[in-house]
Amino acid sequence: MRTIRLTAAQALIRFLKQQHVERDGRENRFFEGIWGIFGHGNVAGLGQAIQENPDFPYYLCRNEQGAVHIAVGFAKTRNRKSTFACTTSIGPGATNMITGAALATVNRIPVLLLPGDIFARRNVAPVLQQIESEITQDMSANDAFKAVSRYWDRIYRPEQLIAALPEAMRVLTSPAQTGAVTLAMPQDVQAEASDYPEEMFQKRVWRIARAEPERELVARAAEWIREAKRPYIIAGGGVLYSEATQALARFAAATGIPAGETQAGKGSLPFDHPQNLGGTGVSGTPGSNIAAREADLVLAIGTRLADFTTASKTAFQNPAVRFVNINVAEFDAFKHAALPLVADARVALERLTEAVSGYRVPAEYAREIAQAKDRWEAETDRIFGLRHGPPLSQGEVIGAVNAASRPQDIVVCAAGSMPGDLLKLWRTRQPNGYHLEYGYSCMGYEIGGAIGARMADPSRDVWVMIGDASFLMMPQELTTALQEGVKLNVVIVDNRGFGSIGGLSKAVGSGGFGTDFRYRNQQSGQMDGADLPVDFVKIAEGLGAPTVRASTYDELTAALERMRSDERTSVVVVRVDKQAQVGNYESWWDVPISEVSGLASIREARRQYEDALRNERHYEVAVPRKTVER
Ligand SMILES: Cc1ncc(C[n+]2csc(CCOP(=O)(O)OP(=O)(O)O)c2C)c(N)n1
Ligand SMILES: [Mg+2]
Repeated sequence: MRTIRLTAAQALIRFLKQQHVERDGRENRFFEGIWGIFGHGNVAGLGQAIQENPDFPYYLCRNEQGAVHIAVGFAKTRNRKSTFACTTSIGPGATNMITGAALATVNRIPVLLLPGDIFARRNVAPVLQQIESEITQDMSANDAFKAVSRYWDRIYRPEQLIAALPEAMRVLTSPAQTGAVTLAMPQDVQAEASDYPEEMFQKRVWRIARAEPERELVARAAEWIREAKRPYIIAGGGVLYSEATQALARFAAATGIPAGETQAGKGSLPFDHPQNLGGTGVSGTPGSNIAAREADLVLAIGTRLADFTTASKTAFQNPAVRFVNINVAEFDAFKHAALPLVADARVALERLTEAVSGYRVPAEYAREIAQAKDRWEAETDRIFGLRHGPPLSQGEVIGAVNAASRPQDIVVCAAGSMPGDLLKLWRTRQPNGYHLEYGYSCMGYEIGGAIGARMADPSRDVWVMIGDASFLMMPQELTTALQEGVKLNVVIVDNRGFGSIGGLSKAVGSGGFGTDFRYRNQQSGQMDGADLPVDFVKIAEGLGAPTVRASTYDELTAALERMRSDERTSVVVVRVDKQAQVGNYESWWDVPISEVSGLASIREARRQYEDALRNERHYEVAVPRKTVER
């Protein structure tokens, strides 16, 4: 065996450079480089290895969590076919990535995390930032990544990489398994040399398979569709990741079956596709939610069927409803006692399109869908056309950004009240033009995620829509965007606090308690004093981005127009009226309310809550008669 003597860190980087993926005959390298922040736990080991591999670019972020957001935004935009690695020191640098790891895993987005770790050698323990344990020496802060990673390993000996790295790649490139992969890298091991087999550093191509659905089950699913009077599609993120958007558009057009979209799946169909009813579930459109409620067959494609999609298991009220789930992950395919098509979305849709050929939804249903669609477009126009305030309403801000963006552009958002409004209102024209991190709905994802999205496709402008509280949580990656010359158009929507949770607090009878950005009032002892004087223009400018304030609709549209032509990252801060919210349409979300309280408002909210709870159904056991058992 021919070997080559390298440190563990050098072997790791050399291996990563050789990994490629292939799908549909197209091949690309899997890792575009590595993000991170150096500390004593990685500077001498991984840092040295990165330095001697200038063809594996190193990017400096401002917070390790931001690095993971950037990698996720990138991989999501690339439909999971390439990503970044992330390196950190030991201790706080490492644990800063835990939120990012969870975010990647819940959204099923591949990222490789390389936290530094305490000495394998142990003799100098406890080292700076080491958490000691009295019950074992086989534990470090990095064990906390286990719960949020799809694969986790600690490299105690340099030669363990030979076995660990292919496992890491298998998981990262598996459409069903992918998420955060964590390889904890003890500080001493990174610098230790070993004789690695040369084969380890040959080019390796990981094929992303398009799994075929079982033929018999396709036939049965087709039978179910043919029997259906009111079938309904839920398009999830899997449609985009599989690049099945055209297959879905053909299937929907051929059958007339309408589709609702989840946060990850929005953009699966262009907004004006005749069968696209828009968002589904808690933040869905009325047409979509009524179709879901009455559906006798739900075709759930590439979705986890999370509570925002199922309206906390109240979305489907037809007693005869049954589910056909298309999913690469068996785990998701079996949800809701569905007929499980464990398969790639594109292939499964092509097979189903053939199998149901000649089927059309009943004419009456088709008319209802067309009317609902028209009504929704009119409602969107109304919301976009409100000339509220100033302060403006959030809906018209979304309208202005939508109008300023080009069809190929990307909108990025993650948490707050905007995701729900965007799901309802944003008119997505091209696949991946709608980029919501709503699996973890992590405040602070936006700027990092947007950097990744823009790096993944510099031909698309990226519009970042970010709430004031989300911005305050992680504004610092703006500097990273400037450092890399990555152009973002950032819209900070300032409603002085938590519009979303404030609204929720009011809806659950708590009157918005603790959700405004206000001084503590010395008289009341509560945070109900005057507005805090946070100046978002100064913050963004201080981080290096040209920034303007817009108060009126005309100022906003002028600012957006200028942003478009600016080659740098720039920011507009727009004040909106927290009370002028977009409504909810035909849906519900389970947020439990105190069973006992001295407040009449809570007792009333609880009474309404108990009424609503009665609509929750156990789809997982309410087996619709003819389901398929394994
Ligand atoms: C990291 C994190 N912490 C807390 C939450 C809970 N949360 C969801 S929305 C929200 C408020 C967001 O405020 P802002 O960004 O200003 O948006 P707005 O609700 O005002 O639209 C909070 C605290 C979260 N999603 N993520
Ligand atoms: Mg806010």
